[in-house]
Amino acid sequence: LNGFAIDLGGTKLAAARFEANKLVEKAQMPTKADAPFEDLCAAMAMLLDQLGFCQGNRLGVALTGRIDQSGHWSAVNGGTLPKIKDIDVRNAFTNMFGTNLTILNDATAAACGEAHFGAGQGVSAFGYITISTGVGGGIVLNGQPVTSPNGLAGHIGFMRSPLGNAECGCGRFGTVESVAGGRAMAHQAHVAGFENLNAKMIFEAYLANEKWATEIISRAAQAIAIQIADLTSIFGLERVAIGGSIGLADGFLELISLSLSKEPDLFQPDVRCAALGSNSPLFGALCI
Ligand code: ADP
Ligand code: BMX
Repeated sequence: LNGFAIDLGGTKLAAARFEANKLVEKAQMPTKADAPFEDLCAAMAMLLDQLGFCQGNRLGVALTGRIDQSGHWSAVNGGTLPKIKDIDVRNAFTNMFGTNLTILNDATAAACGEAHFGAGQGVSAFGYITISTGVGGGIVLNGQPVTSPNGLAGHIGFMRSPLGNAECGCGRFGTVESVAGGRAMAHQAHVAGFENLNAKMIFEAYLANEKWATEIISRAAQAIAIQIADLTSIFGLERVAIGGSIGLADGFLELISLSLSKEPDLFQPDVRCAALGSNSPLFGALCI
């Protein structure tokens, strides 16, 4: 890997410079989720500038949301990035940053990063799940990510969960994202009477043994475990890596593993933390 990478999630925007397969410098800021596309572009350009990017340098961009084959970008969960609908992102980024460019979904990127440089090495049926602002994923079979013309392939947060009981911003009812995504957890805390908490604060309350928080976090982990078993029935996954700030939080993987252990052996792949931590999407943005 050589060049620059961007990872735009619903909560944070990160950029990095790579030399000889190593991440040598990184810069980060909060995502202005309500901002128009132009503001997001300005923030990306600023971070790249800090890292010494020049037009024409190799650049990989990983974005939350769906990028179709014509290079148009849309949020699937409109609640996460309300202004991002059918934006000609390939054209816009080519004009801003040059043609030496790859654009892909953040979780697809993370799955590729882990498959080639992290927890997915050595297996041919690999899955990655991020539990972050939303719930996203990528499936990598024989080294290749599963993709589709409309860019929706791999959007596993929008599968339904048997634990689902709320509307999701994608328009479906009871999705995994509506149970386990960070924004959804904040909403559940609000319903339980706790205002203005984000998932990080809910996680801290869970670690402090607050009953309401334990219910939210355990239900999220259980939904992810069921989802892992479901995905394993479709793709025959050998291994799944868990990422995202919630997925990587202390104790979350253990909760997933505990729920998954109740499934039959055949539906229990090897589940571990993303080896590249929060950097998986940055690695993956450059390795395609
Ligand atoms: P993004 O969605 O932009 O990729 P993250 O992976 O950081 O960003 O996920 C953001 C979500 O993770 C937010 O809901 C935030 O509250 C939550 N979060 C951030 N840090 C932690 C933490 N240490 N423990 C649990 N949750 C966290
Ligand atoms: C959502 C969806 C996916 C994304 C996933 C994780 C939107 C805006 N995003 O399911 O495209 O991969 O979240 O993204 O519809 P993050 O923002 O939580 O990192």
